[in-house]
Amino acid sequence: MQGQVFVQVFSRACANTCGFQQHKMDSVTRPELFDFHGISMTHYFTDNWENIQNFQARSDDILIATYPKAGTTWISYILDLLYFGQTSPERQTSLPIYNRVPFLEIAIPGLDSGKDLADKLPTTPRLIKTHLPVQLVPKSFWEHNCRIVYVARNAKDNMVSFFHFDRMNGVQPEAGDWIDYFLRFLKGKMVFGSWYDHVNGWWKKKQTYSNLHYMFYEDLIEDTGREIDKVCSFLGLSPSAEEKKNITSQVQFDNMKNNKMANYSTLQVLDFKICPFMRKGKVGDWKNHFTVGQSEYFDEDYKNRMKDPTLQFRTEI
Ligand code: PPS
Repeated sequence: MQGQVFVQVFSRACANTCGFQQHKMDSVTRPELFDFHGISMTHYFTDNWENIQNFQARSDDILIATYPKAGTTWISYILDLLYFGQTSPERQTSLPIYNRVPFLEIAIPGLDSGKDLADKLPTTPRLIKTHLPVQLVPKSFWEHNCRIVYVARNAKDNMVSFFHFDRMNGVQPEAGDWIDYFLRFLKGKMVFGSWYDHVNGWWKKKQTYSNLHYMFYEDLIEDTGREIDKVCSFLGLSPSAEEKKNITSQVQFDNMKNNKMANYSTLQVLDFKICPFMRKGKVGDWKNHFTVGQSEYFDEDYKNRMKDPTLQFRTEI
């Protein structure tokens, strides 16, 4: 029954070891997309809207902003290790990344909302994740001039990653066939809207808001250490060479994939039998999905829509 797949969700996150509350969630269904302030959304991200918009940021909060599947978990883990890897080593074995870095706008029945988790974060700074397009970010972040780290990923790989995520995530709309998904992505009928609007909107914001560090997934793949240096410089952090080496190693794909606190295997809403969350972690996997015709069609459309020559993506490295 398309769109009506019932998923009994029990968050079983390491109940004995991690201090993460074990919740029995209500039955949740795959949601429908609807238009919300001009953006395609599902109710799991709009049900708590008033509270989200009234979220009280603090001036030392760090917002991690991304279009879904652009490398959010990767940069979240990097920042968590940079800030708390030394001082709170127990976090590494006890708290899943989605609890260390709450997802502000998520509201799934039976689980703490992202907003409540963010309010309750005991850390300084608080690391907070959002997929919101720039125009929907709660105003308090701007009022407090919070630092924001945005990660963008080339559209082709982003689309492929999102497709597999939607296949395995019981609280996302059905992915359907690849060809339909491909067309839907081009139309921007995705949760959190159009990739094109998202990456361009945040890029434009960077021109006027200096506390925004705009990164690329492909750069992180190419040279993780170099990108960690850049983000440290933006955040005013100076880890020792040894600390940096440790972090760079811990955040390599295979290490994160094997780390239960980073790989989302503790979240039962995701069906790892269909696909793991940490799937491939590569640049260029789109070539295994796009036909030649799809790639040509995509490239033509892309040229017409990505008019800003200062924003360039790499689809291979
Ligand atoms: S989400 O659901 O929006 O928070 O997903 P997000 O974390 O943004 O994106 C998931 C994709 O990022 C890949 N990933 C990594 N790639 C390389 N190295 C590391 N360490 C890493 N961590 C996460 C992850 O595998 C997903 O991409 P795909 O292409 O699907 O593998």
